[in-house]
Amino acid sequence: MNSSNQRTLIVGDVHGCYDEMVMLLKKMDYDPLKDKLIFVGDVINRGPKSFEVLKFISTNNCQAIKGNHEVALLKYARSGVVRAGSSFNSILRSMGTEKKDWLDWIESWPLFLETDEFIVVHGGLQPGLHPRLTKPEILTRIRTWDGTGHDLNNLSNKPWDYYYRDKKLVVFGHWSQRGLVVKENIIGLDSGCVWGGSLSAVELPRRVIHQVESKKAYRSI
Ligand SMILES: [Mn+2]
Repeated sequence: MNSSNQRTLIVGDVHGCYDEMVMLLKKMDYDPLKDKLIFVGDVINRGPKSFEVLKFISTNNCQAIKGNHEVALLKYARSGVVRAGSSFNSILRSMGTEKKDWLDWIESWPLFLETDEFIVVHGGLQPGLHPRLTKPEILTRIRTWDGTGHDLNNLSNKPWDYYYRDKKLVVFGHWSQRGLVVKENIIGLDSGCVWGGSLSAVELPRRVIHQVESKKAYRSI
């Protein structure tokens, strides 16, 4: 295989929308033997089929990074912190006696991926700081930047990417209300599938966006 022909497919926030994920992969003609497949985090919770998504990721030679919902699941499973409206209990029940292995595996997911061509991170980057030096909470949750990292979601502040001036492409998710974002050096992929929007992916290096409509709104805002 000529590696220069290899596609990298990066998929936005699946949130348990397994059916739409399968439709999107089919639409992209995904070939596990040729394509590199990456999930931008928040593959679980809110939607109907989180465990099916986890099973798919675990058996298809692809890679996921942690989103805030994976971090929250791990926290919940280990400390019993209740999160209203989450499907964590049913996800953990689905894991059955292999729960520890599933959780250890999710724990092993990185908080970001970096190649020569791109960075993948769930929320975004702290301005001026390499992601390996950045707090996990910021990487998984940032939407806006307040200059300190205390308030990561304040619409009176500018989006984190306003401050991002590097050439390297950053692909992120986490911000469904902002929707699909395509700029020279950033691509935001959360187009709100679980809320009745669409599931989006970017195909690199061509930078083609692929989308499927959500079958229904699994949650209402
Ligand atoms: Mn998120």
